[in-house]
Amino acid sequence: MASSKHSFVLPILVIALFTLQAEGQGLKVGFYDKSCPYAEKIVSGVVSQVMAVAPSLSGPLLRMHFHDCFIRGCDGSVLLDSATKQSEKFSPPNLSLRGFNIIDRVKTALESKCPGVVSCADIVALVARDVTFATKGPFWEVETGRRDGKVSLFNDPINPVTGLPPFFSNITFLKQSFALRGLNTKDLVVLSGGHTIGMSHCSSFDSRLYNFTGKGDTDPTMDPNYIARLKLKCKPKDQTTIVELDPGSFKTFDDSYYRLVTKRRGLLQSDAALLDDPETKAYLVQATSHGSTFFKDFGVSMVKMGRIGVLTGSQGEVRKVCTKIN
Ligand code: HEM
Ligand SMILES: *[C@@H]1O[C@H](CO)[C@@H](O)[C@H](O)[C@H]1NC(C)=O
Ligand SMILES: *[C@@H]1O[C@H](CO)[C@@H](O)[C@H](O)[C@H]1NC(C)=O
Ligand SMILES: CC(=O)N[C@H]1CO[C@H](CO)[C@@H](O)[C@@H]1O
Repeated sequence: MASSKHSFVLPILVIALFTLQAEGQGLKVGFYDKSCPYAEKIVSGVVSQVMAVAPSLSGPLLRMHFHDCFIRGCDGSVLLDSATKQSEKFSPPNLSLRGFNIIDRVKTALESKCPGVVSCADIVALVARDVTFATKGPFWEVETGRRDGKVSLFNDPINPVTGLPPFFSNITFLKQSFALRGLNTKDLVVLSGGHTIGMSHCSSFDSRLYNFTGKGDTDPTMDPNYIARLKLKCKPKDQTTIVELDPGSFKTFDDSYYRLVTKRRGLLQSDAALLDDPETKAYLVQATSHGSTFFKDFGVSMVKMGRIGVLTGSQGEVRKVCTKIN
């Protein structure tokens, strides 16, 4: 029964998602050059002020663009509030999404110079680039011209096929989740490099430490010394503690994430899964070599991710306030 239902639903999902793929017609670098010439300077100005006082927001602000783009395309849907907590941001995978007030602060600054011009979806994309650069990562030209969506649903991020890939995803599922959005295996391993900055809650990986298959066991693919160290920080069922995704350099965007994953010290199962595919595994080695192309690749894949399912032209709207539709 379940499988006949599945074979009916899947083709429809695939067709629906096809329109979400990374095409990005209507986006261009410098979209606001005439309509709001200082738009990008205003964004980077606010980001540098924030980074000076709250550098730990770099992780959540980079991650926000990923969560926005993977659900309903890069349309600012992740930002919408809901009095009844029925929008995306109230869905479990958002757990550590923070920094919404920074997006609001950027929006306020932009509205005072060019009201009604710069979309919230573009702000999220520009901020993601600026926090990467602020943590010593690469710089890339961000395509702009996205418009804001009017829909944000609690259930979208947790849909088992089209939702955000969960932290326990295996390599097959990760590749499929990216492919549904027009992103390939290289984009997967490159964008996972975003985990070179930021933090994770213990609850996103503690089954690897305490109860991997339900028998009180540990994940055999994880370095036992690393497991021992993590157990000191994360007690069983700890819902509040956060640890560094890339211990030692979690404030710096560098290649150390790939070094750690190669040494079986990827924190999340989805990080460790990159060892299970020949292409992603080869990239882990490449990214830490002398001729690493990681920085250049990251910008290329971020631009691709930024094209997923965008609204352009007269679609959607430009929100006046990022947390509310007009
Ligand atoms: C490949 C699939 C991915 C999975 C399964 C995944 C999963 C996760 C999880 C579980 C966390 C920790 C959340 C918590 O417990 O607080 C996290 C954090 C983070 N993710 Fe991912 N992620 C993925 C891809 C990405 C991508 C594509 C980016 C951006 C390019 C990204 C950027 C980040 C950042 C920067 C953090 C740290 C957030 C913070 O400091 O609060 N992730 N991710
Ligand atoms: C990978 O994960 C998917 C979705 O959870 C599951 O259906 C599949 O059996 C898993 N594949 C392997 C090889 O474990
Ligand atoms: C480990 O997982 C199993 C199956 O999910 C569960 O029955 C058991 O209570 C868990 N043990 C601990 C210590 O959490
Ligand atoms: C920032 C935010 O809205 N966080 C919510 C994420 O989801 C959890 C659980 O669904 C809510 O309790 C949080 O308020």
